[in-house]
Amino acid sequence: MTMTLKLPTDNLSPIRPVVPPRVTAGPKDDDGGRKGGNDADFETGTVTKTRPKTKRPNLYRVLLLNDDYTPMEFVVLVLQDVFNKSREDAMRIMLHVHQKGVGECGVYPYEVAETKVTRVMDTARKNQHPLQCVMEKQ
Ligand code: TYC
Repeated sequence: MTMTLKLPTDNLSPIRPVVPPRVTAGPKDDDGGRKGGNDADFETGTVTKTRPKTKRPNLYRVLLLNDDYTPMEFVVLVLQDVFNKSREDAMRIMLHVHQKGVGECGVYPYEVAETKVTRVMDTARKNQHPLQCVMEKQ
């Protein structure tokens, strides 16, 4: 025996797509929807994850370069004043630069690094020392 199944074609069809039930517990997002996905996703059952856009700042290393003329004490004072180093850390960094030729004074966002380089170069020039300070993208 053959049976013919007739599907209704009007909009009032009792056959409905299966929609997951709305979540009624848990934190709400700003527009009253649930956190962790789009509101539309609730209607379609699509699983998405909202990833908050977090931009980490571009960081720059500020480096001191060695030379034969700038007094060690001047370099130590610069490291203390401009880079807020303790006397001990300033001595350690100065000696590292003296022995290796280059050394890191700190890592900062672009504008902070730029300001520190300018302060070092200005104070070196005013005191007629050839001390060089540069920055490089990390
Ligand atoms: N080499 C220098 C001297 O012997 C000292 C010095 C250290 C200079 C570090 C610059 O970045 C520097 N007087």
